[in-house]
Amino acid sequence: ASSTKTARSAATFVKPRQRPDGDAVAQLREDIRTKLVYVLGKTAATARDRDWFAATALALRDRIVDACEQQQTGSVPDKRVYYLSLEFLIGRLLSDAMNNLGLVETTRAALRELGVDLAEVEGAEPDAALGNGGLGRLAACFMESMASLSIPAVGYGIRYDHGIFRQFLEDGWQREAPETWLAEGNPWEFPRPETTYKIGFGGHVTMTSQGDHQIRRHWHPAETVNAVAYDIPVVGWRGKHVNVLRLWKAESDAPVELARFNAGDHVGAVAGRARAEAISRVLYPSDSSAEGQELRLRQEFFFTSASLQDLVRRHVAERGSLRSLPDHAAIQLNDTHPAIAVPELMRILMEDHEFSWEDAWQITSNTLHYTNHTLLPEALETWPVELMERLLPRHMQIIYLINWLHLEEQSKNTKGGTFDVSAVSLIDEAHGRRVRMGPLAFHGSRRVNGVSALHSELLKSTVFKDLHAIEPEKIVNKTNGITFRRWLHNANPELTALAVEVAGEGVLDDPEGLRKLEPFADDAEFRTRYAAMRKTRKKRLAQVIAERTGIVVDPAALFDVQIKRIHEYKRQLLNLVETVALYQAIKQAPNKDWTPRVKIFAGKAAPSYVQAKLIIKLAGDIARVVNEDPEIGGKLKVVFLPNYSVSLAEVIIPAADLSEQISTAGMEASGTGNMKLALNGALTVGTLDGANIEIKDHVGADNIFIFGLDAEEVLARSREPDYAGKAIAASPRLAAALDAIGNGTFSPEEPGRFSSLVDELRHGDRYLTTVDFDDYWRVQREIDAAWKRPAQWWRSAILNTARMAWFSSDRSMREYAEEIWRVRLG
Ligand code: B1N
Ligand code: IMP
Repeated sequence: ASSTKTARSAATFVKPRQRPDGDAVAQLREDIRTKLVYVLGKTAATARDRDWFAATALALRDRIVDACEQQQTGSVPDKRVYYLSLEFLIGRLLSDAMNNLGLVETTRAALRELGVDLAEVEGAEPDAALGNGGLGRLAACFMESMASLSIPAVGYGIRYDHGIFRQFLEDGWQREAPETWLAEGNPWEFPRPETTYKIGFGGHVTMTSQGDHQIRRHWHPAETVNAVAYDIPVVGWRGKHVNVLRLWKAESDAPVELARFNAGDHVGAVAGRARAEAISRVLYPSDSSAEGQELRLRQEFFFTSASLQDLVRRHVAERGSLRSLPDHAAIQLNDTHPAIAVPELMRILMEDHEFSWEDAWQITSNTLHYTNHTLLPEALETWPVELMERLLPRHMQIIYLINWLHLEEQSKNTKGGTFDVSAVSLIDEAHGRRVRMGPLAFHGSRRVNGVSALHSELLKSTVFKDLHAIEPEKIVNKTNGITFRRWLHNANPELTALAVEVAGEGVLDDPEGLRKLEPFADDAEFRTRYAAMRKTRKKRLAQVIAERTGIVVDPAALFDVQIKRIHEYKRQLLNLVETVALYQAIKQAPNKDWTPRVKIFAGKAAPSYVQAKLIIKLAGDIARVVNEDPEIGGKLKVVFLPNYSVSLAEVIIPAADLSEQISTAGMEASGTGNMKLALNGALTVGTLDGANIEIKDHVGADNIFIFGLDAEEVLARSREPDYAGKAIAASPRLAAALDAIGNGTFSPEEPGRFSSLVDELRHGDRYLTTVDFDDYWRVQREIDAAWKRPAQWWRSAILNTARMAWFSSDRSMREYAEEIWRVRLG
């Protein structure tokens, strides 16, 4: 095949199915105008971009509802998936909706006729940032893929008033400001006040004898809060199927206390309301660490109970008896945040529907499924028994009984032998009596999955070793994926145009078509065009960098990006120490033929995570010194882009040449940023961790840069005494870089600023940064050399794009549907 015959430039590329039809444009234009005038009460003269956005969203929402209506005239689906997640990081929805409805060009033309630029309107949409990072974004990709595969599904979560905080830098330090995505309303959502459930907290449990040796227990909560439904429609590819994301808002069920109000106690009269409404006020900004606060447990129970009540009501309305729940509903618990579903579903079945314990257990444990997303001990949720007894007394009783029966069964199975109760018990007795939510979710679920091949194997050999031995069929692997509609088609129209040109329109429906790019990796002209695509994107990113940081970078340099939450296990510090070593090396030999690099960092630190915030400050301090050093010139630039978000990711990812995936092996469950970057043709520098291993298997070992210890070697090395001291002693380069950071080279105004970071590396180094340093340095210099061989570099980049199809979240969702949920695709 030759790339010349169908040459169509990306700039003029219009997806044929989206070529605007005159009637459709006129109709949409009038609909947008009507929304602007009659719903928003604005005129073309007074409308701001934000108003045009709302009007456009409302007009498109009508079209989504129409697609939905057609679906509703059909019969009840045989089986539904319920995806329970405390986070949905959906970002902006306008481009998703336009693209999936095939209306991008129609909308562009309609707005143009109104004198409005689509890009400006898209830019006026706030990100729905109801998540921290990978776990929440995964839930959003899965929702989009389920709609695209016509899997009947409902996503359940919380409608937080404030999503993940807005990050800004003050003298290089991270500061947090509240995020206010709802400040001007949300045109995508349908409030459903008629769909409201009561959620109880506290109180006591009564027992009544049924005569037949049966004792019925009944929970009498001391406090109830209303959960009010808000629905966001999720439209799939080509508008064939629509699902809903149902988010719960907490409202007080107590009216303003009139007596107190009339007595002049205006604040006291609304105090109860404030306490109730706090539940959906703000997303906890912690990623991969457990939140111990009571409010967090209230959030978890609030949305889990509302969701279960809702799906139980739907099932009863459609099918009558709940006995058939497992046949018609598959509930997926996104990590342990909704693990309280195990006792709550038991309670609903026994208390509200009078099932026996045995029947309730049979239904519960055949309906629930649990995804584990982390092995980090600090992220494994446990709740103090004392807190559970106070907040959820009935659930605590149910957990005790589940545990008692579970341990009884184990002792029977061991037939007189002994077994380690503490290894499988749902209650941790060693740290002041706590409920272990992971084992609870494991025991109460039909299937448990990890999110990459390595991670699933580690689940079997570490955290769930003993539970796995009891039920060896339960753990399965479901490697994560990403939706190509957002992360390729919408984020990178130039690359999409190249793919369509080579592989045909079908590649938009089936990413396996990307394979057809493979032979073009050896076509010099195609490589030039692929590199030109990247250059366009890098210029755009350079512009954003200049606007937001004032730093000028050269789009011809290698763009090296590490964009993700700031966390010690992700090892931004390894990258920064290498940056310092490189800076020192350039200073020693400024005339050497260095490969010009721009190191780009972005990501948020949890507000209470002191070391992570110090790492951000270090990046800024290194940037200041390096970027202003005349001897360095353009050879090295360091940038920290503030307020990483889904929208910013969409700008950075297509512009990346190198993707940093350098976590300590065994610690990153999967990663999904790694997939987005490789799909867009960035070459990965990474450890054999999480999904990196599978990315290597797909793209080929020649097209990825692997370094460092693997997971087994990490475990072995961690047991050796003073591994950090030995590594530093063996590496003068590492020692010099650490000295510079520790002695104030980058913080002369406060020389000891980073001593805690450096001391930790020298004396603890839990994440083996020092141990992996030399090999990281070696591979980075290999990358420098590779950049100087553009034919090979771009060949590898094209092969990355061509071979990443398997990482589509459509593939993940098909696997869940067939092997976990046993649900038919539409
Ligand atoms: O989930 C992602 C994975 O790709 C990442 O490797 C993994 O780190 C991430 C508590 C978490 N694991 N655990 C969390 C988030 C919030 C919270 O409060 C834990 N996030 C992950 C998708 O599988
Ligand atoms: P990873 O940790 O590199 O795998 O990143 C996972 C994904 O989560 C990224 O590709 C982003 O889509 C998203 N993400 C990570 N951190 C943030 C954040 O701070 N704000 C918004 N999205 C984030």
